[in-house]
Order: sequence, then structure tokens, then C-alpha cells
Amino acid sequence: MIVLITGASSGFGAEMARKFVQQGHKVIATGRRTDKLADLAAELGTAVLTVAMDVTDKNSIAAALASLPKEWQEIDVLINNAGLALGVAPAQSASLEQWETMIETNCKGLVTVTRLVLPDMLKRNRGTIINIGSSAGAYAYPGANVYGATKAFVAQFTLNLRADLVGTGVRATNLAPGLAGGTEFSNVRLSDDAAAAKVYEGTVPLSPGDIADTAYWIATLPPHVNINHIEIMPTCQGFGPLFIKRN
Ligand code: NDP
Ligand code: 8X3
Repeated sequence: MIVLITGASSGFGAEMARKFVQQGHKVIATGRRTDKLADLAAELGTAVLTVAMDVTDKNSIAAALASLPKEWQEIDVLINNAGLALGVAPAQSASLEQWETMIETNCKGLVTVTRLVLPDMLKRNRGTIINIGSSAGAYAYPGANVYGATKAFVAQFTLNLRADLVGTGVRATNLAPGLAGGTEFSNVRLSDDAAAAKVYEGTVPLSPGDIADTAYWIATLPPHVNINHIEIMPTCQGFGPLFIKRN
């Protein structure tokens, strides 16, 4: 299979690239940091093609897809993984610019890549699209305001994609992890490496390997099986009680 992964320069994306390559597949690893993509290619060899792609820039996405050599053009699996949370401030004081970046990346970027890759999958009547959502798309918590909303968008877009794709050979899944360590997610969100490390203190979070194994399982199920939505949490994570502010 040929697997295109957005945001393969770190975290889940890089680990999913490793998983698919180790299992004998070819990976188009995309992202903005081409130095990190080059490191991944050096590690994994010729089964990886690195392509610069900024999902917030439609021209960058189109140029990346147009640049694919002929033998890399038939994408079997698209993993829309590129995404980020920025900040934990409450809505009333959050940065509007950070909100816009999350919407541009997690929502607009994801739908643009999907829209540009989908027609070729439909021509071949096969393909799997795995969108990386989040438990934050299902459960509210303070400071998740727009991040959680973007992941709720991912969940509903995936279901609506499924509705449109019924009867074709193309599948779509929302893969929604909870707390996961070993990625740059909290470093990016908090812009403070010490604070990012504290997020995982005293926990056994999900690992990038857990997510890569799940994505691989979804992509290699028999063609008649579609996982619509899968939510995974570490065993140590639960659901907060509904918050009540008492006088
Ligand atoms: P990382 O920060 O390690 O990885 C994020 C990836 O997204 C990077 O490779 C980054 O690449 C890429 N990315 C960000 N912005 C853009 C952009 N504009 N264009 C292209 N690529 C971009 O975090 P994770 O691996 O943890 O996150 C991966 C996905 O998983 C995200 O969608 C995140 O929301 C989701 N998630 C994470 C959880 C966690 O707890 N870690 C839990 C649930 C969901 P580059 O900077 O090189 O462009
Ligand atoms: C990342 C999981 O709980 O930090 O999507 O929002 S959480």
C-alpha cells in the first residue's frame, strides 16, 4: 500500500510512518519541517518519500500532490494527522490568532487534503481515510475551547464523509485518542517544555506506538469493514465529574 501521512515529522505521524514501513508498505511523509522528514527518511530508507506540505496552504498541498512521482501517485491510505492545540487559556482571554491557526490546520487543512486526494481513490474504487480526532472532540474541559471544537468537527466531517462514500470502496475513520505522550503536542500547546513534561507526570499515557498500531489495524481490515469512530484512552484517564461552582 501507499500511505500518505500529514504531519509525519514528529509524534504519531512519524510513528505511523515507521509502522507502515516496517510492515512492508510505502509512506509519503509530509509536513513543514523538511529537516525532520529527512531524518525519518534516513532512518526508514527508500520506502519513504518526503514531501514538504503545509496543510494551511492550499497551494502547498496541491503542489505536493502534483510533485509525486508516477509510482507514488496511487494513494491507498490517507492519514490526516497534522494538527495542533495552542494554549489552554479560557475563551474570554484566549488568543484569537491561535484559534484561527487551530481552525486553519485542524479543520480547513484536513478537509482540503481530503478533497484533493479523494477523487483518485474513487477512480480506483478503494482507499482508506483515517482522520486523527481527539477525545477532546467529545468531552469538554476548561481551556479546550476551540481545540476541542476542531476535533468535534473532525468527528462529524468523518461521519458525513462516510455518508457520501457509502457504496464506494472508500472507507473513513475518526481515530480519537485521549492523553498521549511521546509527541510534541504539549510542547507546542504550552510553549514550555517543563510545563509540557508535567502534563504526563504520574501517568502512563498512550504512546505513539499505540496509535500507530491502531491506524495500521484500521487500514488493514478486510475491505468490507469500516471503523466509523474509535476512541482510545490510557487506562489511567477517565471522565471528570460535571463541574459545579459553589458559593
Ligand atoms: P506533534 O506535535 O508531535 O505532531 C504534530 C504534527 O503535525 C507535526 O508533524 C507537525 O509537523 C504537523 N503539523 C502541524 N501544523 C502543520 C501544518 N500547518 N502543515 C503540516 N503539518 C503540520 O503532536 P501529535 O503527534 O501528538 O499530534 C498528531 C495529531 O494527533 C494532532 O492532530 C493532534 O491534535 C492529535 N492528538 C494528539 C493527542 C496527544 O495527546 N498527543 C491526543 C489526541 C489527538 P510540522 O511542524 O513539521 O509541520
Ligand atoms: C489531545 C488530548 O486531552 O490533551 O487531543 O485534549 S487532550
